[in-house]
Amino acid sequence: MIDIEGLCREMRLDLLKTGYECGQSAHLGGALSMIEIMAVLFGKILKHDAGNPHWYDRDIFILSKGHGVLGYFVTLKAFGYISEEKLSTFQSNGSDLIAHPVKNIDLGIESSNGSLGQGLSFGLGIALGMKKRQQSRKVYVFLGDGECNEGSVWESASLAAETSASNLVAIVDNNGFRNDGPNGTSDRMAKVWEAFGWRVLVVDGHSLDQLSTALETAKNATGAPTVVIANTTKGKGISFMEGNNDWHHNRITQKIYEQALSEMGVA
Ligand SMILES: Cc1ncc(C[n+]2csc(CCOP(=O)(O)OP(=O)(O)O)c2C)c(N)n1
Repeated sequence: MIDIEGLCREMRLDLLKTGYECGQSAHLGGALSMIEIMAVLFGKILKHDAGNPHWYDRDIFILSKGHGVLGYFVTLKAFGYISEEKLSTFQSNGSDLIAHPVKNIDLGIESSNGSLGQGLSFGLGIALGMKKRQQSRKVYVFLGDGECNEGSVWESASLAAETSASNLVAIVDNNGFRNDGPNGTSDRMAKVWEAFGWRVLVVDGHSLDQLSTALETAKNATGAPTVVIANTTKGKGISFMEGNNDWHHNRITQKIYEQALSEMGVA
């Protein structure tokens, strides 16, 4: 059995190390809020094989909030797609691992993202293709609550309900912030998705049990598409980053790195 809790800790430590060692600002708060969701998704839900990333029957994961890429890269390392050495090239010249995902299936990256609001329509297209071929595969699209202010999200949400794309699962990292402050829509997120005809599951996005149950339900759903609204804390795990949007995009200095490590019980 996979130790998901242990993996979450490893992923957070990798995220801080990579953010510090790149020597530049990176999107940190919205990457830290993703960790438990990503660990449960890759550890328990997704059909995937790091040894064979092109496996035809795999599920597809799309990080629509592409700026959360550090949360994605540490997941790819934790699940064997990329090495520690590769991760250490983050945001350096010539690296495959830049500030947003660039499609590279060898590395487990299924789509290029960064311009918010595009992942759900991309995922819906793939899901409808799978449906037409009567495949049992699923598409999981990971969005931010700020990203849900993009009108294009709702164009695809509407079409997904109309086409009964039950093989499409959206996950909203509902941390209550966007880049420039609090996000006014996060408290009525569930109602909006419901109004668009989706099955809505609301969970604590840091509870491994609640995430497992909801994502398992979403995986087995029929009829309508499902959205898991995961209520999270931006900057989760590091006290001075939690709920502090200065850490949306910022640089980890040596002093900050040492403070963060000491909070995590690393000398
Ligand atoms: C189309 C588009 N507009 C603006 C941006 C700049 N931008 C980057 S992150 C961000 C905020 C996104 O908020 P949210 O989705 O809630 O992300 P989180 O708070 O989880 O990091 C914005 C507006 C972008 N990447 N794409």
